[in-house]
Formats: sequence, structure tokens, C-alpha cells
Amino acid sequence: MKMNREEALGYVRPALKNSRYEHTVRVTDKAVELAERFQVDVKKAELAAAFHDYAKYKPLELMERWIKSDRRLPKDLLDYHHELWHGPVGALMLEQEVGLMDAEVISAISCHTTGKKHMSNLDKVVFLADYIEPGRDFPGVDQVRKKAEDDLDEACALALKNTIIFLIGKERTVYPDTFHAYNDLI
Ligand code: DGI
Ligand code: FE
Ligand code: FE
Repeated sequence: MKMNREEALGYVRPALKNSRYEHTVRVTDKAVELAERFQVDVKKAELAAAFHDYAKYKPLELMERWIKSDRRLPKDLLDYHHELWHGPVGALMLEQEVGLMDAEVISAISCHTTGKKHMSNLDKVVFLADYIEPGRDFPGVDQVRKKAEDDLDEACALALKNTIIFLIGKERTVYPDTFHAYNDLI
């Protein structure tokens, strides 16, 4: 796991659309800023953020095969929206492809969409950076940005609350880990 920022971004770039790559660069910058603020390992935050959406455009059938065949991946992912798959599947793909062995980085990539119970501060930094990067513009994001200036847990709790309310408003399912993450922080 000896990759720097440029190597990691260079690795993910061909796997992403341009706009998604630009989002990834902004998440990486934001994750570094948050890691410095909240005393999280900056290099790990940078690497996890650079890689976080790596599997975003992988074919659904490929991701489905990974979920079915790797026993570390929860099978219930298949019962929920495929939008949730790219984190957990991407983390394990990267582990295999680039020998990204660091368990903390794998965890942060894995739970960046849904959160989970007992998130580490590294998990929270990547989750939050993805939510508040400057290109994001959804209702309530400025309030989360304000909280992120001084309280990592409160900022994550608010982001999770917004996501849960948004999903329920659209009558979409909410993955249980999202509730676990929320309950844990409240
Ligand atoms: O990959 P990004 O677009 O950068 O962001 P993301 O990984 O946070 O994915 C966001 C999408 O995932 C957004 O459309 C909302 C959706 N989402 C997040 N949590 C849940 C969820 N969808 C469902 N069904 N259930 C969840 O718990
Ligand atoms: Fe994502
Ligand atoms: Fe993202």
C-alpha cells in the first residue's frame, strides 16, 4: 500500500467519467482538509477518497458476481439498490488489483455510501468529504458543511439524517447500515 495521491488518482481516472473524476479530486481535497482538522491519518484519508468511487461504473453483473462469490460481502446488498454496491465491491476489487491491503482504507471505501455501525474517524472523514465536497448542491448541504467545521460526529449524523429523510421521501428503501450509522451517532 505504497501509493501516493497522483498514483491513486491516475489509477482511478480511466475507470471514471470525467465529471466523476473531477468529483473524486474534490473529495480527495476535502478528505485531506477534514483529516487534518480531526486528527485522522491524512495519507489514508487521501488514498481512500481517491479510490472511493472506483467501481462506480463497473457492470452490474460483475458487481453482482463479486457479492455472490466473496463471503466478506453481505448478501443482503443484492436486495437493495445497486447504487449501494460500488463501495463494498470497489474496496475488494482494489484490494485484489493493487494490493491495497490496509484494512482501515478498505473499510472507508467500503462504507462511504451507507455508513455503518461503529464507524472509525477515517470512515467518517471519507463519508463526509463525499457528502460536502464543493460540487455538491442538495438541500441541507450547507448546514452539514457548517457542522463539519468543528464536529465530525454531528456533521455525519446530520448528513445521515438528510439521506434517510430524502430516501423515505422518495419511497426508496434504506439500507440497514445507514440506520446503524445514524443511531450510533445520535
Ligand atoms: O457515489 P456518489 O454519487 O459520489 O455518492 P454515494 O456513494 O453517497 O451514492 C449516493 C447515492 O446513494 C444517492 O443516490 C443516495 C443513495 N443512497 C445512499 N444511502 C442509501 C442510498 N440508497 C438507498 N437505497 N439506501 C441507502 O441507504
Ligand atoms: Fe460513491
Ligand atoms: Fe463519491
